[in-house]
Parts: sequence; structure tokens; C-alpha cells
Amino acid sequence: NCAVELLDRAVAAGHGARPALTGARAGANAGADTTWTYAQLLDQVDRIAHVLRGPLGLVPGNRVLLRGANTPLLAAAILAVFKAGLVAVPTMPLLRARELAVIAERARVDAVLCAASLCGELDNVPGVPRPVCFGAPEPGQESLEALMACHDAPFAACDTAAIDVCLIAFTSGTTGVPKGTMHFHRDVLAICDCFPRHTLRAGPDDLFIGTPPLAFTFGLGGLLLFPLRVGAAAVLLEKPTPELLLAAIERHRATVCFTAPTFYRQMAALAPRFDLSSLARTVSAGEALPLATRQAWQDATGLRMIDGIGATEMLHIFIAAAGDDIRPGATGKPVPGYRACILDGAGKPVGPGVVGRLAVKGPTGCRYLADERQRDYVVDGWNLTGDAYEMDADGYFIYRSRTDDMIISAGYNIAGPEVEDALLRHPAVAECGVIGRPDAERGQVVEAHVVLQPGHAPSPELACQLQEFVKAQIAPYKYPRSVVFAQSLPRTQTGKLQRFRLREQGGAA
Ligand code: 3UK
Repeated sequence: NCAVELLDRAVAAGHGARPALTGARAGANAGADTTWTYAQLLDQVDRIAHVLRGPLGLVPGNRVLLRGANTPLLAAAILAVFKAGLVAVPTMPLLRARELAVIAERARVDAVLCAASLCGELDNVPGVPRPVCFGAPEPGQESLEALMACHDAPFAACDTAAIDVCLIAFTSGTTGVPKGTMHFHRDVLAICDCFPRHTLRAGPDDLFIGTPPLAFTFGLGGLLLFPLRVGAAAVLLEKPTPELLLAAIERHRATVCFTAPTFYRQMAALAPRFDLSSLARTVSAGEALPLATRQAWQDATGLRMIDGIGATEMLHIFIAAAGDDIRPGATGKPVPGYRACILDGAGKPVGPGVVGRLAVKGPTGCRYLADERQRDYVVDGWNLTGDAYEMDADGYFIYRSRTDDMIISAGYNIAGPEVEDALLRHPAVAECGVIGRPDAERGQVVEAHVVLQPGHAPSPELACQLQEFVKAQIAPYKYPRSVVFAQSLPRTQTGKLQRFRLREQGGAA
């Protein structure tokens, strides 16, 4: 049982009095941080496990939908579901009724634990069980804490098998349709023994912090499973913004930070106002790390970014580089435990310098809830990630784009992220997203959606300047023939640009 390995063993080994999780509140309660030790976390987990198996009447294998901002109680609920032999179905706090209905239906959930403030959205979801609410429930809501108060005895963990499913994680939906991926108890432990040990080299004195929701396996690993596995502590931020994250790093003296490239971009600009001297390692994942962002972060903090590609299918990061292995422009090499290769359209490996489809194999590949997906994306234990990658002569893996996002214009293959990277070097550009817009003559044309830095205004002249700026850096045929100025870009809650939404929006200005 993975929860026992992560938590009960630590307490039994005398680690009980060490801090495990700190909840950093937002809004009016800012500053009222609470910290649970390992022993206190175990107590909360056991109480919730009793509630699940007792009053809620659940039996091993039942599925529990979880919903809430990153807080110690949500973390305890996830561990309790594991410990009780149930299956956690964590959902992103920003999901709306329509998306929740799809998840609840596909995962066939038997119970719901939901933060009181987010319960309203569930009223509109047909067929989900009535939620048990936590964190200041309102009159009429069933209160998890009230039920927990009646149980103070230790909970005897369910005797699960290594290959019992404990987690159904849904992808964050860069393409709009969330896909359910099933993971075993042993997978949860496997990720803890790969990236954090070999690449991050985390230890008990680390303090983890970051933004990804616990419902996103990037956050579940980085902010809960990894810290517990190495005996360290984590700070969970309820409503992170770049400023709040920087302030929390300073206040708690965090050493390891996990977030996505967009956050690092904004944090780099604000970093001089904070004391970030405690930070030792920062991890970027979720989407490609532009060179311009890597450089801005390094200039602001002196830290070399650890880039890592992970996927919900694989649970966590499987290609990365840290320290002297870092090669700007490349994601890195397979994390020990994983193998990776690049395949052509027919499934044959290609040589260095050729762009193809990334395939990975390791201790964690998933079972999809949908059979067709399993058939098309998992071949002989190798997971196709949907990414176009290339390997250099030294075996470093270089990201190009999502396979379906590759732009084909007048016969040329153009990777949007390369054009984005060029644009981000321009001082007027804060954020950008580059897509292929259908075009009668060229098939597709490169179109850049650009959010300007404060103090810059959209104009045809600036659009031309940006086009010339790109042509001066990369092969001129890649320049954006169309430039659209935007106030903001559509992103998932996990920080990923939603290119499909840019493609849906009307054409160029
Ligand atoms: C993209 C990256 C370039 C890539 C994730 C760390 O992102 C995670 O999982 P998802 O299922 O998406 C997977 C896809 O996201 N991607 C992620 N990281 C990178 N592209 N460089 C990167 N460093 O397209 C991948 O196929 O939402 C990330 C840990 C756990 C995760 N679930």
C-alpha cells in the first residue's frame, strides 16, 4: 500500500515530529499558515480513511472523486483514499460542471469529497453522489471534519496488491477531451524513486513548494509524494500567483520549486524584489521551456533550470537534466529507470537529427480507461506521448512540438515553440502562442498570438518589427506571416497553452 510506504513507515521510523505539510492560505487569511507534522498528517489520514470505509460505506476498489485547492486536508484525503484501498479520482478545482460530468461518468465515481467552496458546481452535475464537504461547510452540507471528529483510532491499512489501481488521473486537456489514465500502488512509489532521487537528488532537509494542483500528477508528485518519500516537507499554496509564490519561497525558505514555464517567466521579472537565497533547485515542466525563459530565470536567480518532460500517462517526469547534464535547448536524457526513443511514421527508430514521435518505456506506463486509446498509444509497453522530438549525436532529447501541432506551411515543417522562443526574446513580448492557420495557398501559415509587456501598444509597425525580429534569428521562412495581439492567451489550469483554442479563434488582425 503506497500510503503506508510514504507515511506510516516514516512515522514508525521516528520521523513523526518533523514537519510534513504547510498550508499557506490566500486572501483575508494570508499569513495564517498551518503546519502538520508527519504524525499529525497520519492522524488526519487515518480519520478520513475511517470515514470513507465506515460512515460512507465504501469498499476496496470504489472510486472517490476529490476536488479542492491545494491544502493539507486535500493531500490527507488523497492519501486516505490510497490507504483505504480505494481509487482516487482527483479533479482540477477550475473544472466546470460539463467537464466534471464527463469525468464522473467515465470514472464511475462512488463518492465525492469536495472543498466546501467548490461544492456549488457539483449541483449541476447529474448522477454524481452527494458530496461530503471539507473546509468550512455551510449549513445543509455534510461536513467531513464533523465525521472525522468521531474517529481517533489508528486505521489499519487495506492490504492492497502492488498492481491494484489507486489513482485515475485525467489529462489536463490540451486538446479539450480529458483522458482517464489508471495507475497502480507500485507506480506511485516508482515515480518517487526515479526523478526525485536521480535527477533532483532531494533529501530530508528540502522544502518543496510550487503551483501545480494536486489533481495534476506534476503537483501530486512534486508537492506530496516526493517530499514524503524523502522525509522532507512541502508548502501548499491555495491560490498561487507569481508574487504569492515568490513571497512564500522567501517566508518559508523553500529549497525546491515546481512550476510551469509561464510562471517562471513572470517570476523572473519580479525576482529582484525577493530574497530567494534558499532556493537550490527549480523544476520546469508541463510545456516546453523556451531558451529565453531559461535565460531570464538564470539571470534573475543564478539558478540553472531543471527542465523535465512528464505526462499523466507516465505519472511524472521521464526525460530531464540537472546540474552539469543541462544542455540549454534540450530537455535532457531519460531519467534512470526509463528508456526513450524516437520513431518514424511506421514505428521504426530514427537516427540522430531526425524529428519523429517520442516513445517511452519505464516502470509506470498507464492503462487508459478507453480501449481505443490503449491500442493506439501503448505498443509493446512503449507509450507514445504525442510529442515530436529529435535526438542529438550525444543522446540528448530535443523537443520540437506536439505531434499534431507541427505547422506545415508550403511544404516546410515548422515547430511553433521555436518561433515562440524567438518572439519571447523581444522586449515588447510578454507571452505568445504560435499556430498554423489554414491557408488556401500554403496549406497553413504561421500565426503568432502575442501578449505585450506593460507599456507597449499593438500597432502594425510593431507587428512588422516582430516579424523582422524573428527572421533575424531563425530561418526566415518560419516567421509569422500573421500577428494577432491579444490581452491574454487561453491556458489550462496546468499552465499549458491551448493551441486548439487559438486555432478556433478568428484570423489575423
Ligand atoms: C507536454 C512538455 C516539452 C508534452 C506532466 C510533469 O505535463 C504533464 O502531463 P500532461 O499529461 O501533459 C503531457 C504533455 O505535456 N510537456 C510536459 N512537460 C514538457 N513539453 N517540455 C516539457 N518539459 O507535450 C507532454 O506529452 O498534462 C509534467 C510531470 C507530470 C505530468 N503529468
